[in-house]
Amino acid sequence: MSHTPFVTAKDPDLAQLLARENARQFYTAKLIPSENYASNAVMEATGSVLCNKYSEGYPRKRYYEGQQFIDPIEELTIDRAKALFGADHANVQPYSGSPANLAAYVALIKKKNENKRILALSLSEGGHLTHGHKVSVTSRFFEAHHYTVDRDTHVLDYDAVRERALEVMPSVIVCGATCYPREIDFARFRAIADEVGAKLLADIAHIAGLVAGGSHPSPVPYADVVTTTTHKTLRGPRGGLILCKQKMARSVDRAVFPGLQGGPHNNTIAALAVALKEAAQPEFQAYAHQIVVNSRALADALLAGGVRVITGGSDNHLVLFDATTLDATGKEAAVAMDIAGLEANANTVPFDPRSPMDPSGVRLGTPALTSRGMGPDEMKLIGEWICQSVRSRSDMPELIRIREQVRDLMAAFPAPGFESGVPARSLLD
Ligand code: DSN
Repeated sequence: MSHTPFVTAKDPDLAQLLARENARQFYTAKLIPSENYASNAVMEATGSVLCNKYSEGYPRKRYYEGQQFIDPIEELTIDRAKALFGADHANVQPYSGSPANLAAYVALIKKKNENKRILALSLSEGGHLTHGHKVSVTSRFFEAHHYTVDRDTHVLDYDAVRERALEVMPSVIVCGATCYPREIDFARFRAIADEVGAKLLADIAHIAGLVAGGSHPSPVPYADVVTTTTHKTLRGPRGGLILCKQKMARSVDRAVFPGLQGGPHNNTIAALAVALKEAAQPEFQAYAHQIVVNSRALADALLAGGVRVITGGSDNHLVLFDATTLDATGKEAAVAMDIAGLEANANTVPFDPRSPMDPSGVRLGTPALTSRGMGPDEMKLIGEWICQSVRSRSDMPELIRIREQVRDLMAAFPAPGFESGVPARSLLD
């Protein structure tokens, strides 16, 4: 447990759990599309002395003294975010994606008597809770309406979105998804927003790394405000980021602080600076491109195994398959896969007849495995193992046989963030 020597000395119980989680992450095929492996440099900044500092406010306008180095750290992070995404303004303080979205709504719908209607993709067809789902406060504070994907193709139908926008006449149209395997046409969303006099919010939490790496069109030229998390395809620390046009800068900053948050997490902001520098390197463009190549290969492997893949493939980092075509529910499939070392999550498929707690689908993604240097050959193998493990879900020896093969494969592709050494496989016993 050499990577946590101080925790080991002070708190061996916790250290043991950390060491086992470390090993689990190393020897498991991480297929959750919203997860990744942060580099050692990102994790070092996250765990730095910046944890100790309060700095409510913004650079050069703070409520606490001692900001000699905090201000330039936040400014560096802001400058890198603006440069990477070509944005007029960046706010690097949101604690994560949900607070970033709430701040965006607050910034975009400011006046008391303003139309509070938002229009976004429904959760069960790939949206997000904070896009106005009924259990999210976003539906309490704003009047939420939703569009869906096409019933047959499961792809966004922009004519139908336009019709819905004309019906609802929203103040804000939200585009962006947590479970949509195809490219999003931000220019088309802008045109729809302009036609109904709405502002456009693009939530690129899932695809920020693809946008930064040039493998997905950017919403920055089109959207009034762009929100994202920083730890998914962008491969940074867990955090949030808002990009916007200059005219929205003051409203966004005031919505984040003092509107919704207190002291920024300076450790996370510094770690984001590291991640943004990593994402500006030419290798990151190759990484983003490879994520998409791998996603297509994974979808092809599932199709070859007789599985229904939603929309028939993928243009981004994400693949959604219908587990009922393997005679399992999404949850049964995800549990069997987890035993076999293939980590994913059950998810609704569009217009799912089953409930969100027990849906039909499984959501997969290639960002993490691509960070380990894997390519289409490994995706083919993993696709085959997914089919085998779901089909053999009552056969524990078979699941364990697959799991050992998965662990052998992971050992051959060391992950970022494991520079201090390969964890002992025996920690998983
Ligand atoms: N939890 C994220 C995801 O997995 O997509 C969304 O917030």
